[in-house]
Amino acid sequence: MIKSEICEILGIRYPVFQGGMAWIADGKLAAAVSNGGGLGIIAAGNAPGEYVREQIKIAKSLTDKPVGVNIMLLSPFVAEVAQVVAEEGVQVVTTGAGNPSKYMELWKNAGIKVIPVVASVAMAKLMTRLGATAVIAEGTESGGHVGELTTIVLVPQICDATTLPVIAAGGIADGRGVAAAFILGACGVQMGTRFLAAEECNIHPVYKDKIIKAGDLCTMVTGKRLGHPVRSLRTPFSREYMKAEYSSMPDDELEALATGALRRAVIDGDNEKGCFLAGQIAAIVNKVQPAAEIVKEVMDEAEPILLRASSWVK
Ligand code: TUI
Repeated sequence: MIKSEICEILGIRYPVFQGGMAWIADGKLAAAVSNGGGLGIIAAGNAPGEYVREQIKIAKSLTDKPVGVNIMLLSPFVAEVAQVVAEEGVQVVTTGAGNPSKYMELWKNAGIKVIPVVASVAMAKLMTRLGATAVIAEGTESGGHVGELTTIVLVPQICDATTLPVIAAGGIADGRGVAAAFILGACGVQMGTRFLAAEECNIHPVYKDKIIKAGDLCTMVTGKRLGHPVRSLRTPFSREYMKAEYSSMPDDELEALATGALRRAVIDGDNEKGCFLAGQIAAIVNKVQPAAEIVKEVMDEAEPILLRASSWVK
């Protein structure tokens, strides 16, 4: 059995976080992951504070294990959501898509363990200074908002830059990825795309089917022109968006093209106009199964791989 320091710090059985996917990771999915021994994380995304409060209550009604909330720092509701998590006393807050410095004191005073996603060495150092509990080093293989560096390049550098525990994310969806993350110096992993195929994940069946069927070259990154690159499945929408990005279309029209696109994927399963966020590793996700089974399966797979690697040491 693999136990690492993050299990002790958070009181969880397996060092596996479920990524806080906007529009997708609700209280039900988070509770299922936490009940399976990982850390389930509710995504605040672009939702208002009251939605987040409701999801925290749902999760708490379904599990007595620790649950986290991911705060997407580009959200128009970020200030009120920051307050809601402090009031509701969640155990963990993760952050994405920016710099959470101005909320750190609020959350720490509420007894919350703060675990930001960092996409650079400078951000890892800053978060260490400001009293984060751990950091998530997320490579550009991931789905959704992406940084520049790959997981294999980012994780060791973040490990060198901080004394905090490092959770690896981006491109991890099975035991091989978990083992690789540990060898790079991480003490835990975060997976998003693999949990899109969880039974408890309430996305449109078309979305789940697309993940299961995705191949190696199935994703692309759009949104660089407006400064927020996002990885999603190649669809008519993403190709059209990419074309628009390289055209003379004004920024506000480009922005309007993307508005509501994630909702159209998650709720409507709209292949033409939806934006199906997914990581590159969707290619190896090929079955739907309970979230708890995913958590256990990836850790069970990692064990013999790590043992085999250590058996080569003479
Ligand atoms: O945040 C994510 N994934 C996301 S957020 C999202 S919603 C969205 N909507 C519109 C535009 C952009 C996003 C969909 N997927 N992952 C965590 C993550 N955080 N990846 C990269 C980062 C990151 C990037 C820059 C973290 C810190 C950072 O710092 C910038 C700075 O201020 O120096």
